[in-house]
Amino acid sequence: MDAQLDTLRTEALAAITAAADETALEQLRVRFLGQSGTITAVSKGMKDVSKEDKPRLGKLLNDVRTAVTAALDARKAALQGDADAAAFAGIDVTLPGTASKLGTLHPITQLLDRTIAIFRRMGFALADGPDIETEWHCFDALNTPPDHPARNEQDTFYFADGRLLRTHTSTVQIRTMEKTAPPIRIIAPGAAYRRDEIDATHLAQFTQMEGLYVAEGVSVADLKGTLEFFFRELFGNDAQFRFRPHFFPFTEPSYEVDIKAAVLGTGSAGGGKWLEIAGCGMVDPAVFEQINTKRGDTAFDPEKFTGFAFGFGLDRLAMILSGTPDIRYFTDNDQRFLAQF
Ligand code: 2NM
Repeated sequence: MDAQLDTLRTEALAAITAAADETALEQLRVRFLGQSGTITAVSKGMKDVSKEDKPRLGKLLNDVRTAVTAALDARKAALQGDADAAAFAGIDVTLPGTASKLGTLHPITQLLDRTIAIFRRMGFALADGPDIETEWHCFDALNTPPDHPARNEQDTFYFADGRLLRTHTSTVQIRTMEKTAPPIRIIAPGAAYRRDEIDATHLAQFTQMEGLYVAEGVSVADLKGTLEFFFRELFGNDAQFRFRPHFFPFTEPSYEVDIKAAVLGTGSAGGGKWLEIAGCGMVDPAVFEQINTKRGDTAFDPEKFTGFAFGFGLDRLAMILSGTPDIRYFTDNDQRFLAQF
């Protein structure tokens, strides 16, 4: 039995050294140490060995099992080392890595942040509301009658339950006035929606910035001063303004704001021309009455409070400021465009 064990050890160690891969190695482990393996078989035969031979043979068997186990472990480590070395062959780990480019905030987001910062300096707080709105918040509260073209199914996205995607963020001003008594000074930026043919100047979803200031004694002078300050921050101190009388259902008087500024160029190609950039006006007392009725009080007493409101499109403003000729560039997700901001 001594000789049998010696042969077994020699045979096993030779086979393990010769094992070409981990699969072969696993087969050898099963062959020698597995449940029906040769070493296991010898150890089962130990019960028939005579009493005086048992200690010596037992120790020898143990030595063989330990040696084979160690050889299996060593060979496995060597094979894994070879595999790692092969994987690294041809890779120079001292070469500099490939730098991944850092992204930037979307141009509309950058303008949004600037816009919020400017209005914050004038004491305007940020207000928010849902994109899916009731007809009341979007139209009725804003003195926009049922036969107004903005309420047409051709112009607005309606849901089956009568709700709709807001066509402006004035809904946020309405919701703020429902909850809060004057004085109110807020801006409401966010997505607005319309059923439009998409082209170079129209998207079905655009980004609006609206503002509202309600207090005692608020006048058209405050409105003009606020908007002129804001747009001078964006377009430069030389900017000239024109408040052109206009009509909105929710303000009276109402204006559209035109701007002319050196940054917009002086040449014949678009430069030196008046550009329309915003709409605004003094909140119509009819809006305050709607709010009072809804609140069930007279918090917005039109005899006591006046307010101004304004709105403009951030997409259009971003186009003017950056000279972007097509609004669709903002949603195309093209790196060649976005990397310029
Ligand atoms: C504009 C132009 C003029 C406006 C009015 C109101 C409210 F809720 F106070 F009546 N919110 N926003 C308004 C007024 C918006 O956007 C071109």
